[in-house]
Amino acid sequence: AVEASVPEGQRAAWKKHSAREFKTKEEFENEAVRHIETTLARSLFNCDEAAAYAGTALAFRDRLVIEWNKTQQRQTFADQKRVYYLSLEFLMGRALDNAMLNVGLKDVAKDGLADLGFRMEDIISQERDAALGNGGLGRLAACFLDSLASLNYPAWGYALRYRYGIFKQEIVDGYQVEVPDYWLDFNPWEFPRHDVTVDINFYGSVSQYVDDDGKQRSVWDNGEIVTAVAYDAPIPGYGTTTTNNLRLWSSKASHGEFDFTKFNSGEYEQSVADQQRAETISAVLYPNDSLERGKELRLKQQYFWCAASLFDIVRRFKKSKKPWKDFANQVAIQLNDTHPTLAIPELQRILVDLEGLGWDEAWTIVQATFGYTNHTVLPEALEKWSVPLIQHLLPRHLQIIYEINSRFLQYVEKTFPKEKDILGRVSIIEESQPKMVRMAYLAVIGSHKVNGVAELHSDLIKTTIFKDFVKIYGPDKFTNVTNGITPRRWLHQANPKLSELIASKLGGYDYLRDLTLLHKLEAFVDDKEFRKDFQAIKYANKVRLAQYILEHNGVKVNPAALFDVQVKRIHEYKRQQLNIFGVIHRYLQIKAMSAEEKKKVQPRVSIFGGKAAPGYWMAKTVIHLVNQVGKVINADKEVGDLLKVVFLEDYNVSKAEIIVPGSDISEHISTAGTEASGTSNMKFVLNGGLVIGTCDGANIEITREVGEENIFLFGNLAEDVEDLREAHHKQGFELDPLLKRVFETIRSGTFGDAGQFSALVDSIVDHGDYYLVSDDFKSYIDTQGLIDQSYAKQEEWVTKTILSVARMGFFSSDRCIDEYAEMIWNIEPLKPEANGA
Ligand code: F58
Repeated sequence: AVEASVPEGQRAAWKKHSAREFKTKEEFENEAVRHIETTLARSLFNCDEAAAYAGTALAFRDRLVIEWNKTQQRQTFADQKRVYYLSLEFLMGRALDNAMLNVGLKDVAKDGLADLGFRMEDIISQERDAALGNGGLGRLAACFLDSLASLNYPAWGYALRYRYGIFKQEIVDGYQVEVPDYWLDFNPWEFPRHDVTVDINFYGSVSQYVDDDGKQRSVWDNGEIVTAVAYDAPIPGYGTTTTNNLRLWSSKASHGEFDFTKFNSGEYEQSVADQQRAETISAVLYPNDSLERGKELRLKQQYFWCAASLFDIVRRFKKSKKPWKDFANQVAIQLNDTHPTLAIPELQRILVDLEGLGWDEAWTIVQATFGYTNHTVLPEALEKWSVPLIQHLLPRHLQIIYEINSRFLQYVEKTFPKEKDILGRVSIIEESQPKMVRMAYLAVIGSHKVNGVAELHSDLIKTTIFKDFVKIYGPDKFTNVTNGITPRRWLHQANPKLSELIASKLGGYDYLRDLTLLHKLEAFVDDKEFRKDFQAIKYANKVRLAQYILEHNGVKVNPAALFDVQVKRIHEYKRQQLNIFGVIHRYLQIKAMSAEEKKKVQPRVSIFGGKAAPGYWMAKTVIHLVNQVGKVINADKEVGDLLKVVFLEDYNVSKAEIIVPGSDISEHISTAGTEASGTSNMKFVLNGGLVIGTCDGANIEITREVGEENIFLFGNLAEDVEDLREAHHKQGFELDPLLKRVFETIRSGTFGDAGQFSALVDSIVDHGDYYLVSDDFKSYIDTQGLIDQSYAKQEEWVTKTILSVARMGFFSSDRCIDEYAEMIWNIEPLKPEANGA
């Protein structure tokens, strides 16, 4: 853009005609109608809600684009360090509401839409979620983009433009069925940049040559070439004009539509097949949320995205004409888990093979550039790629990985000459059959900082998976950045009434930019009026959720009941099975009660939601069990309103915005030591719900912030898990008697053919109960009992929830991003006023 700028003499004309920003209701209507009539070719005779959404979105998009252009220009001129967030997933959800909030004209648009005959809520819900992620990791990346822009950091996200996001979940006869999520029918938020392309090489071979300076050099060529095309999306900040960029790469055949040489010589099918092969790379998001399955296409996705992004970053750096030694002063790259680890050997390849730097000089730059965030200690989730596969797909990268490894191992050998086993333990190459490349080790070795996502997790990685590396590099390379969430989406957008109430007490919305200001709410904890309003808002949100449940599940639930929610990916370690077994236990108790006793029962609604990876049978069994249990209990007249159980289909970001504010208690009950952080726990508490949880992930820091008396903790501690598992194997174990009764009920066929659930029951009874469901069952049930008692004392409960909200300031993703900026990226914000561009 800098080279193509308009000469001074013509700029006055540009300025005169430069796009105007709408400000009033009239102007908004003018823009929306213009888009509906001219961009969409519709009229007042055929404008449905979808068209009204499109008109509104396009009107706001125009506003964003103006700021986006200015921001990019300003950042280029300022010439300061940028951060690039490489994440294979960005779980963005809907964009319109967020755009309206950040532009600041939602009320204007609401009135305008009413004039045109539409309701704002209906228009917002026309938008499809951008669901380019699996779960917490992807949503964290989305919250980070929001904070980076809101805090004015010069930052870009890089990912893939999947044609299909995470599958849509349908529940058919109680079973999960996956349906493709084609979300690009109409996406006003993306801008194709057909002029921004990168050719990416795969396969082929490596040859050596001697360059003009007599240096031995390697070239990689003769492979298959696929073209990456950039699609950009504006990321507006809140309370600032800063609008950052999210760049998504789409794959297409390098020779355009299809190969005409082949086409003309009669090979029609082959020419089209080649084209489809290329397009397949960015076609679909892998839906596994824990298992890494070693599929070639997944590795192709990773390299395609890393190589395109690095080419782009390097191209931008080279424009500045700065020397290479300045690279890491201009560029910070954060690796969101190990998925982008190939960026490490790729940058080394660019510097050594293409730019002619010496190995050591290049490697210093590489290490100074990258930071790596780890999101799991579960061994089955740690990425490994087979050496033969990498050899085949990326022959030069395999050489570079071996060279990195050999230099690293030499250093380790020199430093720890007496330790024989350490080399095998820390080698990037696992000596298995076939040999495997351990991506997490490569990421640690190629980065200057490694961070976990909550205190316990960051401690655990230092004593388990990266223990040897702490010894090698010292403890300072490893750090913690506790996760956070954006209060704009997760309070203001999801819960506008609560946001407004808080603003009325705090004297405005400043707290949305500095969430620690929430602490001032504590002063109102005894304010009768405030408490009443706070409670009324929770109730209204529960009414909204109850309506949603009625509409989608056909189950009528009482909004006065205690709403107990567990929504997240379905996984054995997250222990939805513990929850549903607890529900069955409750059911059995109610069934055994006299009419008198029943009067004392706290009515509950147990709400589940979440997707299972398509090949994860145990998780699918849990979904099936929840639905079967719901069917039986919801139809049982003896139980009535005392207990209802629902499974909400197709949990996603926009549904979370309805579910989270409507919860009284939410469940974060992973086996201690398995959930790296969790982030929905933060969302629920921020919206006036309490948590039942284990001492795991960020639950521990939430407890520290809100106070032990305001959270319901239970279960074994992380430090005891290993011993318990070992004891299970050596001595066997006594099944908890209450759980035993639950299993007997399942086996008796109460919830349908017991055979369908046997794998689930057997994993506990016969296969060692790896996730300690039985060990934690009693304490879980007892804690649920305490919750019932506490909820019955509504005044106490309201106090707990208000104090908790007031104490959640720490969990803003703004705090989190400031920590990354200071400890890992060494970048400064660029204030919008810095330049009048
Ligand atoms: C999640 N990881 C953690 N991975 O489980 C959660 O505790 C944490 O709060 C969150 O990251 C953010 O730090 C997660 O969501 C994935 O979905 C990967 C997708 C690709 C395959 C491997 C798992």
